[in-house]
Amino acid sequence: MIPTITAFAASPDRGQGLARDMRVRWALEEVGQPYEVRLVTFAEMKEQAHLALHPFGQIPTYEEGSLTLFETGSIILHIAGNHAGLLPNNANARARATTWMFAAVNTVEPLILDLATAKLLEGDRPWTEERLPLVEDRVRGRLDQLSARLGDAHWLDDAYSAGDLMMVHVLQRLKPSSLLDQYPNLAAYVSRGEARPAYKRAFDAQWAVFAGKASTATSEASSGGFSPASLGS
Ligand code: GTB
Repeated sequence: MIPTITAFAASPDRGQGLARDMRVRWALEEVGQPYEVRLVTFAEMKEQAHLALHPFGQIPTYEEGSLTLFETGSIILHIAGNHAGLLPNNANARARATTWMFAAVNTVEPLILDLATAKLLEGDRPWTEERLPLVEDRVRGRLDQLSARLGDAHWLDDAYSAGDLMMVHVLQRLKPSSLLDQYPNLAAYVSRGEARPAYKRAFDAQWAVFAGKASTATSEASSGGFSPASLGS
């Protein structure tokens, strides 16, 4: 059965792969599962039809027959559990790879999102000058730990897994800042993920949405469909 995912009709990152449908596309490409994409506008995401799929009115969603999922962690765990290629067969290695998935979304991503929020949503507040260095320090602290654990290894636990897919996508959100470049092994780790053929196919697919709909993106943004808050969590 061909699953259908949802993605932004007009992604605020202009097709740079930062929106979270990218991780699901990447996972599906890794396992060789064809998929369909339904593009949704910001307005449609808040309508009842979409809220029935995603209680928080976000993308991505995942529909496969009678199953509907939201939350990229859950979606990717589902894909990885049903196909070879994203989780090791050995039970302990599988549990460790799953641990890295949770670490990515639960322990690393919140600090990075805090930084994005501090800059994009709250950058004009009077307390930003005082707060921003604190937020950056917290991200740096976490990157110090991740960098120490990764060391010279190619992937977080031996072979590439869904844990790496998730962590690479989480770290990519730092690219607009110089923080990632301060950690050469983490920057190389992200590049290694981006060099995977499955990543490239997924990137090209989401880029094509932007490239083919550039004028729609402009009109939606100017019609008030997009606001910085739409960047989501
Ligand atoms: N925890 C959920 C998951 O992992 O699935 C988070 C889903 C989420 O945040 N979705 C965002 C969304 O739908 C899109 S990805 N936002 C709309 C809303 O909440 O109304 C977040 C995102 C958006 C844009 C960029 N960007 O342009 O750089 C980066 C990330």
